[in-house]
Amino acid sequence: MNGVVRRGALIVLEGCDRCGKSTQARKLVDTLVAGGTPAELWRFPERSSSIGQLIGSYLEKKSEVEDHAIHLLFSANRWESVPRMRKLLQDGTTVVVDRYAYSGVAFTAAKEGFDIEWCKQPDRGLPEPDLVLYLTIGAEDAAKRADFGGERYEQTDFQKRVADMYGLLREDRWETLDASQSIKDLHDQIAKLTRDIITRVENKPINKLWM
Ligand code: T5A
Ligand code: NA
Repeated sequence: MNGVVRRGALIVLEGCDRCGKSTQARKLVDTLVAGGTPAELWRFPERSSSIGQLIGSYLEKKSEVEDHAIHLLFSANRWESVPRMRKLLQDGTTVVVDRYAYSGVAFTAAKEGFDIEWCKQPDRGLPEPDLVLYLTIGAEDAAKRADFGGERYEQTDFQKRVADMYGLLREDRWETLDASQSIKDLHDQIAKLTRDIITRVENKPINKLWM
C-alpha cells in the first residue's frame, strides 16, 4: 500500500425514456461492487430533496411549472449534489449516474422556443463525466416497454425530438449502445467499457463540463 487514493470515475447513462437506463445503472453498480470496486448508484432528478420534490410533482403532472423555471430547477437539483459527488470521486468511489446534464438539455431543447446554448448554460461547470453511455432505442420500441406513458414527456413524438437533441450533444466521451439487445448483452458491454475507464482516470483531475 502506498497510501495514494485513486479517484473514482463518473459514469453517466443517458437515453430516451424506457431505454433501460435504470436497469443497466443498477446492474453496473452491483457488478462493480461484487468485483471489489467501490461504486455508488445515483439518479437525476434526485426526487427526495426540496427541489427534487417540486420536480417529482411536475413530472407526475400534479403541478405546473413554467418551462424555463423547471429547466433551472433540474439544474439546481444537480448542483445541490456536487459537493457530495466530488468528495466521493476524490475518495475513490465510482459514481454511476442515471441521467445528468445531457437529459436536462435534451428534454428542454425538445420544447418549442428553446436553443441548446441557453439550455446548457446552467449546467456549465458541473463535474465532467469520464464516460457517457448513450442507450438508443426506437421510440416505438420504448413505448412497448412496461409503464410507458404515465409521466410528462412520455409521448412518442416528443421522445423523437429528444433523440434529435441528444444527437447534437454527442461528444468524444460518448459510447452509443443499442438498447434493443438483451439486458445481459448490454450489461456485458457496459461493464467492460466502465472497467477500462476506471483504470484510465485514476490520475486525472475532475474537469468541468462544457467549459
Ligand atoms: N428530465 C430529467 C428532464 O426533463 N430534465 C432533466 O434534467 C432530467 C435529469 C424523469 C423524466 O425527467 C426528464 C426525463 C424524464 O422524462 P426518470 O425518472 O429517469 O426521468 O424517468 P425515465 O428515464 O423515463 O425512467 P424510466 O424508468 O422510464 O426508463 P429507464 O430507466 O430508461 O428504463 P428501465 O431500466 O426502468 O426499464 C424500463 C422497462 O423496460 C424493461 C425493464 O424491465 C422495465 O420494465 N427493460 C428491458 N426490456 C427488454 N430488453 C431490455 N434490454 C430492457 N431493459 C429494460
Ligand atoms: Na429510469
